[in-house]
Amino acid sequence: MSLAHHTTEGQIVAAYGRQFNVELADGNEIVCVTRGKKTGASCGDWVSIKMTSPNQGVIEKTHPRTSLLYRSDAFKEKIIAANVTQIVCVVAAVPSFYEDLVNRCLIAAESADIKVLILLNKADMMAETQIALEKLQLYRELGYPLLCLSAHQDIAPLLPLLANQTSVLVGQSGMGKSSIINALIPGINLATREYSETLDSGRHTTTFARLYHLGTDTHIIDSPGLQEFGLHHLKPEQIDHAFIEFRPYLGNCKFNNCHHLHEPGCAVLAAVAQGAIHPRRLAVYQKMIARQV
Ligand SMILES: Nc1nc2c(ncn2[C@@H]2O[C@H](COP(=O)(O)OP(=O)(O)OP(=O)(O)O)[C@@H](O)[C@H]2O)c(=O)[nH]1
Ligand SMILES: [Mg+2]
Ligand SMILES: [Zn+2]
Repeated sequence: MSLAHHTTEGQIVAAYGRQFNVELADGNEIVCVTRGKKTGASCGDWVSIKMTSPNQGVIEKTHPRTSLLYRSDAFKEKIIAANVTQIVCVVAAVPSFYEDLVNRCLIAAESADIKVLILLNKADMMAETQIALEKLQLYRELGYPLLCLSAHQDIAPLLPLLANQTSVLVGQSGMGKSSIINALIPGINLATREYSETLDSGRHTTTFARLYHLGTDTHIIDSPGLQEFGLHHLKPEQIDHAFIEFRPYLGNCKFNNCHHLHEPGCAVLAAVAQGAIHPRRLAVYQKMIARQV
């Protein structure tokens, strides 16, 4: 049988633009490309490949996904990872994190129906971390799990939360995503860098998404730092539902196309006035919806 006719199955464990590393059932990795320009394939995808040489192949087909995390601006969409069961939104007090990005991470998770964990790293920087924790209290009150730890000192508290999940680490550059992988997999030695140095060089330290196995059913994906988390693909009603504390009030507004900006008889605005919805979340919502409608 010639190689060209041999089709096999595998999972994309690394995505570098148009090139992919696909892991086969025997654990071997081969380098693959896709046919045509538009790939649509990403880290975590299960694929059928046609071997073109003993260690190279072409991706023929991407199998249906159980989940898809992506971001988008007005021009294009960019897949972050496929088939993940959990998003770990990594933040740190230093350098300071954008709360907007945390909110967008939560919204992306809700709308893709993926569970989410907020991880506050660099807890060894105690004074700064305390302030960051206060900022994040709001999200804990909404029901999102929040874990505070130091990847440099002790990663153990994260282990039970990763068990039997395929998690993807998402966050700004410099928050310590790759440092978390380094702590989880001793000896792996991924490149990490001071944020000031990344700023100077004008690029992120991690440049492509990569999946690592922590156990038979436990996997984790490191991804490049995000500057923006565009959600142009979400419709206004999807955004409404992604703000979980809005849900009890949706459908109770006077106008059924209410955007909860300043419409009379708005149930969401009434809930804010009564203290049931935090004004900071309303502000995030309104900023987001103003761009969409
Ligand atoms: N003090 C302290 N510093 C940490 C900790 N974890 C990571 N760092 C430092 O934070 C900096 C950034 O870490 P990285 O792991 O490269 O961050 P990243 O999120 O992977 O960044 P990108 O790959 O650019 O997205 C490095 O200088 C790390 O040494 C921690 O627990 N405590
Ligand atoms: Mg990194
Ligand atoms: Zn309303």
